[in-house]
Amino acid sequence: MKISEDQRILLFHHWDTDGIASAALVLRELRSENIKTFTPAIGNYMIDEKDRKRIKTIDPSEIIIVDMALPKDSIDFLKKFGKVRIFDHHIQKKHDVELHVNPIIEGASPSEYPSATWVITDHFHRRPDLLTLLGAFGDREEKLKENEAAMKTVGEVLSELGSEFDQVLKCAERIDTLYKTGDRDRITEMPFHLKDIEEPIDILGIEDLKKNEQDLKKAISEEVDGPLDEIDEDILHREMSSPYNIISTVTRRIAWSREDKKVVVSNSGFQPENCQIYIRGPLDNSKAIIEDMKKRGYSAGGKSDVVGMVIPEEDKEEVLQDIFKIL
Ligand SMILES: [Mn+2]
Repeated sequence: MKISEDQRILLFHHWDTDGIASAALVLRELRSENIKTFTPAIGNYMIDEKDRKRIKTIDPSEIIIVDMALPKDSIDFLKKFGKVRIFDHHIQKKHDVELHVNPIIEGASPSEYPSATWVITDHFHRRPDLLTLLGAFGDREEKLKENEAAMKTVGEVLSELGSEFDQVLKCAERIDTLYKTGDRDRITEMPFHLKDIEEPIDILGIEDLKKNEQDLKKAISEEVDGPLDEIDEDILHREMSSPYNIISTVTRRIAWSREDKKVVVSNSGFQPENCQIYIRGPLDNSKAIIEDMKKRGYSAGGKSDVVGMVIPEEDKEEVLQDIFKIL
């Protein structure tokens, strides 16, 4: 990349495996030694006041954003410091910046670019390697197998590595333990570590990731086996205070064995002032719930059978009672 060595670079990346592997790929393209990796507060798809202060302290002269579709006002904030370059595969508007590489918004199909690592590998004419695969395995998991074109590349890289699909998937899962344990410092360290890694075994040997995996497994099964409040015949509620970002897995597991019930899970332990809420089951009004929560100013999203949201802790009781009513 044409960025001179004396620049102070802010490398802004998503907290998941694709974001971390994308940042590692970009590090391989940079000559500068003065690079600060940065991920926003986990769950924040924008730059909030606290993060703005942090970035002001870093005072970068060039900004590179990977695997994250930031809103315009966050981009405008970054543009005040220097040139902004973006490499991404999310649906978003094209930003007026130095470079915005996103084949999806140019009309390419998401199956051609299953991850940001794919976009970056392609842009820099790199030979696809473990890092390229990691991003796609992290974002698509088992579903990647349905993508014929991508699987051709996957097959080639796997055979070069002497590895298998499940081994690389395991690597992606291990890296994703970092945002599930909320370890933001380790997330921003990891691209520097991955930059020099070529084989899956080098990732599977990282001790703290192994420990994270065990801790998360234990925490998830404890939460899944914990007490359930029966709100009525159809609705079950599980109240958690877990320091881990495991609510989506916990909700899915609880709902699996109770297919006829609507399962509501809340967790007040992951972020100090916020409560996460997940709903899963035979929902007939998930869209209406999401719209309602957005109207209240909360961050909410989901699909036909699942809804997720983050709300201020102080609103929890009121929101839960309303959800039970709407369901
Ligand atoms: Mn991604």
